[in-house]
Amino acid sequence: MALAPHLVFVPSAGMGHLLPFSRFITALANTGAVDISVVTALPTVSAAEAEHFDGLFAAFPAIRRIDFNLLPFDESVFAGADPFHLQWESLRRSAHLLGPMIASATPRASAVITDVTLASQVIPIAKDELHLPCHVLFVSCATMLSFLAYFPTYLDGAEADHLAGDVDVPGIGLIPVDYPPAVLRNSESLFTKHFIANGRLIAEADGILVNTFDALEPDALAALRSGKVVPGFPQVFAVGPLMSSTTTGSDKAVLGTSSSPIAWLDAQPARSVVYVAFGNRNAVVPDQIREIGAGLEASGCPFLWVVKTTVVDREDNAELKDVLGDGFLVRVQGRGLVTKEWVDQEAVLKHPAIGLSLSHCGWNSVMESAVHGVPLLAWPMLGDQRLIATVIRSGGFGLWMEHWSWDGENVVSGVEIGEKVRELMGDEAISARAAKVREEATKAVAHGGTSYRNMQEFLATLKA
Ligand code: BUP
Repeated sequence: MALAPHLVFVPSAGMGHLLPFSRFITALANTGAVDISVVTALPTVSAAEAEHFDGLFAAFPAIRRIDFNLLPFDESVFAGADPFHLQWESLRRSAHLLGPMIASATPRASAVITDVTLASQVIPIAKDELHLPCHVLFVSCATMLSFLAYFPTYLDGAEADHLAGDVDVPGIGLIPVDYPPAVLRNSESLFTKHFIANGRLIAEADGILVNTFDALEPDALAALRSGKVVPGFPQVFAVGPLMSSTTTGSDKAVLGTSSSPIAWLDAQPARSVVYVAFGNRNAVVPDQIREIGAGLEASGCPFLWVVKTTVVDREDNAELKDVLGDGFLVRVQGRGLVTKEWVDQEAVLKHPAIGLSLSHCGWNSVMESAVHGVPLLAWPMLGDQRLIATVIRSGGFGLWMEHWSWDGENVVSGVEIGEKVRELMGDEAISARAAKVREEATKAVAHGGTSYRNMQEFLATLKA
């Protein structure tokens, strides 16, 4: 019998990176066509990541775990940096250990698949040291991929070392200066240094897998594939939406989620509930939390709200009743479910009771809404989220409140939030568009669909 190719995955830190990796990994594992190893960087930043790794290896015993103990480094030189960006730095500083680890894998590794945050380190290791093909699994949208890939060309042309104005990405159009990650305006930030290094090296990869689908981002994908963004850019495989494995049923089985709001949703009328979440690593300031609460209360709609008050879940010790203010939980009892626990968000968005998602526009959350036809009230916070909001806007399956900020000073009022929620819950045009996007997403991953075919094409490139 022919040997199966052995893929070594190198995921990065943060659930927004880890979840699409394990969705891709488990989809491949279910084909039985490949052997898989996963580099597991330790210690993880968040408890959610640690639980996720444990659940993944327990649910898929055939997937090999390669423990990667990160070398300590003096983080104080980057005082105030985001803990996840610090972890990326730590991963990059320890990356030289990966070569020998991958070289000693049995059976012999056939290809490496890295997260983009580590691309500039892992691509040379895989290709020059190990002589293996190296692919990038890009966990944001194709629009963001275009921006990342073009950014070094922009910097060279502008003779700049940071984002200093609007960026005209060939084939994509003019991206206003305040759409890409704001931190790129600071040349000294860790994120900027990583972003530029990864943007320069990504074109050296053998292929780029993207968690999107052709019908959602046709222009960005066409621009990348035609070499307009970067001449000679590697082959781009749009293989999304990456959803949880059919074998495990949902991420819940992999994650060991501690509480489930599904029973509560079962008791709510169809399309009546607003789901509110701002990702797993985005802390919301207390004043804004109270206004969101006031808005949900005023909207009159049932709601399910995941509240995060810290960037790292392990540090979140606040009591909900203190965070939400006097009497809130009593006033909304029966109509609103508020939790600080990790929920199985994909299962939530799939539930027929959900009518709207008020979201920070993390790409995974957007894809999960798209695949289940849930309209979005887009309130992007940071990083790639404003560029992602442009995809929602052009796809027509949500409304981007572009003037709503998260700066902590210009708090968005509960009155405005409540009005917008009510308005969108009754917006039939956006609901119809969301239903159409769901149809397109479903078609893309079904047998013969674009993402299905792209995945087959990718698999065909692999050799044992
Ligand atoms: Br919170 C939360 N349950 O309770 P994004 C999140 N998730 O399943 P990120 C849960 O985490 P950025 C929870 O379904 C999504 O797959 C959610 O990824 C899941 O946002 C993932 O949406 C979060 O990409 O921000 O990572 O917070 O990626 O923009 O840095």
